[in-house]
Amino acid sequence: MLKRKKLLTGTVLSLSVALAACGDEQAGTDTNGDDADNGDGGVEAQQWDFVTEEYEGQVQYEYAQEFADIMYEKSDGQIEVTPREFGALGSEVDQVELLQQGEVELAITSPGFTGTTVHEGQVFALQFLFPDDQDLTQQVLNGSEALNDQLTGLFEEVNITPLSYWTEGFMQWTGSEPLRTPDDFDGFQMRTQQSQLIGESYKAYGAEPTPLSWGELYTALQQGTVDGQENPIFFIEDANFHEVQDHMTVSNHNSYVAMTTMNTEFYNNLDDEVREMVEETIEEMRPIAFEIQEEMNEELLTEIKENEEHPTEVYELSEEEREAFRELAIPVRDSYRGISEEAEQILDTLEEEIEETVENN
Ligand code: 6CS
Repeated sequence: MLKRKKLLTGTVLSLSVALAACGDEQAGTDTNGDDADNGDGGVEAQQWDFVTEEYEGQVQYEYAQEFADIMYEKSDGQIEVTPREFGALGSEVDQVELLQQGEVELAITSPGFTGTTVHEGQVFALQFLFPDDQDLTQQVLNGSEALNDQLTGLFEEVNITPLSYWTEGFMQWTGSEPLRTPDDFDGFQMRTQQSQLIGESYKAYGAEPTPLSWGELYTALQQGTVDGQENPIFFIEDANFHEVQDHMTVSNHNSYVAMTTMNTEFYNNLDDEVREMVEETIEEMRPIAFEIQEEMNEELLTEIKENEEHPTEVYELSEEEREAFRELAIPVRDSYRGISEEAEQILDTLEEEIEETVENN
């Protein structure tokens, strides 16, 4: 597992710890918020759970850890955010339910696991929609009205507040066989996340989608229950999928978009001062998250290429080869538009925003 260097400096952290100790002396360690004021009219002591879909050392968990460190610092040690690894609290879908019920305050959620709850969130399943460039994709995710206003509003109706949308990198395909043309997907058992539209995207190539939690994926690939899967490079390497797959196709067919989410009721009831800290932290996390994924995706591509014990044939699709997939992926947008009027508006606006971003850069 790749160990990242911490982005916050030791000085900042020691200062936070010292301040925290100081706060605890004044306020006690009450995490329910009762009589836990830090004594100078500041923020009440509280503990929040931040559930992720990944393990320590992987992008989502590292995001949650950096987020926790920043919140701790901003609140003078009064707000302790505890990152939770995948699996400790159930499957990815269970985690979404825990967030909705307020059992956890924060979660990193992949829209691929909320497709049956907020159908319009499946916009991220559409392949070849976002720019072929990670910087531009993140620019769209940061500024998009379609996502940050329209789609966010729909999530809020089910007690989930997306605070930011961010990329974990381009997704690539791995397979037991080479995947270079749509014909290679004919009858191919493709593992997908739960979203129906992800499945439809693969059916458009002739594949047979099999929704599965990633917790079961290594064994499924090893036993041949499924033939392949899609994920960013860092995840393919870190979850060891490359050990049980002979081929990886650099297809860049989509970006893996994660959402930082908070329970809506909890978020709306935050003190103004705390909400401001959360909003500032979300902003500060944007470049950090980008750097985390970029660094891990680059380093772990090299690891895959240089792994002699478990060799993987890495093949990069040409633009012409990508075009054959793009042509089959475009009509899936009509299925998304068919979900609801809101979906139609979201996609229309998003397409314009993407076009504008690409043209201006
Ligand atoms: O493939 C999956 O389901 C997992 N992939 C990533 C990059 N993060 C968590 C997710 O559950």
